[in-house]
Amino acid sequence: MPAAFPEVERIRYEGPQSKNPLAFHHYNADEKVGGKTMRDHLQFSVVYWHTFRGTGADPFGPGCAVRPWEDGTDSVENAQKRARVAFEFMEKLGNPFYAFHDRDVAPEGANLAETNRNLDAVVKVLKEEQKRTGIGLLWGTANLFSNRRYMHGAATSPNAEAFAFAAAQVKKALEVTKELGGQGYTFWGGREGYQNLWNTNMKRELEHLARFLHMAVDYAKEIGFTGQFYIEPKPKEPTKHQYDADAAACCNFLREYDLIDHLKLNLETNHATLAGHTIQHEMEVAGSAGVLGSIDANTGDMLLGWDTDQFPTDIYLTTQCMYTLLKYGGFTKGGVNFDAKVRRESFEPIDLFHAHIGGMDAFARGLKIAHAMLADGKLEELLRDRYSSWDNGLGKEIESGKHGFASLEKVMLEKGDAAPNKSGRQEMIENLINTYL
Ligand code: XLS
Ligand code: NI
Ligand code: NI
Repeated sequence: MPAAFPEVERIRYEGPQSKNPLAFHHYNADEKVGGKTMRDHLQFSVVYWHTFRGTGADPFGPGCAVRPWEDGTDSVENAQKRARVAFEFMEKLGNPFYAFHDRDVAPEGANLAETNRNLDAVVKVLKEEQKRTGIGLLWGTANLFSNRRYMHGAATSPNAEAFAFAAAQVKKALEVTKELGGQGYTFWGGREGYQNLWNTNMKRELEHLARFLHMAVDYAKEIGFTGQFYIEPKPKEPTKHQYDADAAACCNFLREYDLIDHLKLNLETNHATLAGHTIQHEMEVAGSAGVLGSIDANTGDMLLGWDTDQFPTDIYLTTQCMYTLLKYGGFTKGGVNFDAKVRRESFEPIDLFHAHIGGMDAFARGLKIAHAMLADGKLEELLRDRYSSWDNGLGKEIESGKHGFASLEKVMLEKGDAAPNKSGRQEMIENLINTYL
């Protein structure tokens, strides 16, 4: 097969001074930051759906991306060829992982059996290519939202057979993920939500979703799949309200249905902003609950209210992500997964390289800055100081459960008023952060 990107060599690290746009300026895979290579800190992953299936179509016009390896047929043969192209791209880029939905890699057939055969035929190629290149699967997932059978949802559909079909689909996707040595498996709640409460039995739908996830956990155990399960919060789109609205809603759901020990969160920047939060907030919520698993790295646009899935280039944003990640101990099985797509106007194959190089460099800088902040320790010191009233005396007694309202009233009646507050020093802290950038 002729090369799909003949003009591109393996992307190399050339340092911050290089003017070569097809080189890394900050991401140097083997360089150690705090005793661990950048490769292992960041675990970069390329997504199949945007990068190899995205066409640039939008509600106002069809796709216009130039992809010479596409023959326009959606055949299994084209899917196999595309898989080889994907690996040529990733080998040249140098990302250690990728992620896909079952339907990204292989076309649906006339029925479930044929669909599964199509998938197997492409998985064979993926397996060969993984072996050839050493690139691994960060996580697999099933597309439970594109086919019309899922118009009302999958696990939360009012149609029990849609639920059953989804179960069969996830069963197969888990087997395939296991076969490819996947480090994880993600549930993003496609159409698991509602457009209208008048026609929705929310309690029943949530119970069904929990049952579905328990079935997945059970089946993983049955086949010996030891990858990490994730759920990926998103507040809206395609439905008006997605059940997995944000990190806090997901934690509550997982706890309520006894799933918290089996799933962690895969947090996406643009989903966080759609929820009215920041990714730093979402990572903090997950980190403090012990369920910070993986991130879908992208960014939205302040002026557009949907999931624009742009490549992240903002160093302040990547610093926030990496700071929070390092604070909670880094990834185990997760990674920085670029759930991002090139703009419709960036229609040439080479734009896929520019996009990923920029995202990887932005995260590499975020990593170095976050590491420097933690090594310096000034911010932690300020934080410790802010809460120092809890380290001894009355604060310590309250934290260790020695007080109730009556005893605290007694203390305050004696003192008359609380000790004066200290300044929060927000502006000073923001200035401090800028000194590391
Ligand atoms: C959609 C989600 C999706 C998941 C994988 O908004 O981000 O791409 O990451 O199903
Ligand atoms: Ni995502
Ligand atoms: Ni998204």
